[in-house]
Amino acid sequence: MDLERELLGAADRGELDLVFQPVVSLRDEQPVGVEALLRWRHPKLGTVLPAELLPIARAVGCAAELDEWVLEEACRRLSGWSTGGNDFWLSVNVAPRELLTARFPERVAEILSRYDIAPERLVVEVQETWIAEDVPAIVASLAGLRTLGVRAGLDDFGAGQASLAHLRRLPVDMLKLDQTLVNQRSEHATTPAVLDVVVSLGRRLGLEIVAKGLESQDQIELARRAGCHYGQGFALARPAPAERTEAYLESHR
Ligand code: G
Ligand code: G
Ligand code: MN
Ligand code: NA
Repeated sequence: MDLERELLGAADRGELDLVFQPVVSLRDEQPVGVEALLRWRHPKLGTVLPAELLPIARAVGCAAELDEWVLEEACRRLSGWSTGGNDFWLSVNVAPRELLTARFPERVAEILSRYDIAPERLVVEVQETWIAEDVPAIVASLAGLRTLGVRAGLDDFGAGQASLAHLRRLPVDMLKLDQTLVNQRSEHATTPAVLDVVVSLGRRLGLEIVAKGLESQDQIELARRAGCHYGQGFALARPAPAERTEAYLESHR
């Protein structure tokens, strides 16, 4: 099957979809934002997840278009929700290559203004494990977003070797901790001391800290005690389609 060719037409055929996963405050477990996650509803294969979809998108060169589709669709959905206020954020994942396409900050500004969304409500998440050699260009793009008021987050922070070097160079506002920092059962598990040190460092730099992949009450407690501001994970709320996300947000006002 020619998945590559099929992906190129998927958006036009209405097969692309988003699910949203709430991010909650670890103080009161009230939602503070949502992360948009891409799904491909393939007519024969069922749901294709990003782990399979994104490498195909990169191979056929449509990764940037895909991320732009996600940004626009996520903003469209957000603008239709009555979410308790202007602090409520939307985060989208952006591949470094998309960040590097010309005029990325301008295109973000254009979409935000089309849906009348305050730039402060958008968080652009960049996976730190994907950041390779072109750091100066990524720095420039993130700085452009920041000038707009858009926040930038480093995703999977603490998973790669280069975390500290990235932190010194990239203008970011938020750290999304790699799941292995809280998931003590994982084969890459670290001790709570590592989590404590990473969180302390982030807090001293004035960054907002999200613990993700929280799968149990113990992990929620661990993240809270370490000083993470926010949490995300199956134990708090699962990713859900737009309609169910709206209902969830209505019931948590
Ligand atoms: O959605 P899932 O539940 O499978 O996400 C798996 C990974 O895919 C996550 O690490 C996330 O960062 C990435 N991802 C999900 N949606 C998008 C997207 O729209 N664009 C990019 N670049 N990555 C995404
Ligand atoms: O971009 P990021 O890696 O943060 O994307 C979130 C990914 O993590 C998505 O694939 C989402 O489905 C997944 N996810 C969300 N909550 C949990 C969780 O509690 N445990 C695990 N294993 N995955 C999660
Ligand atoms: Mn993410
Ligand atoms: Na990730």
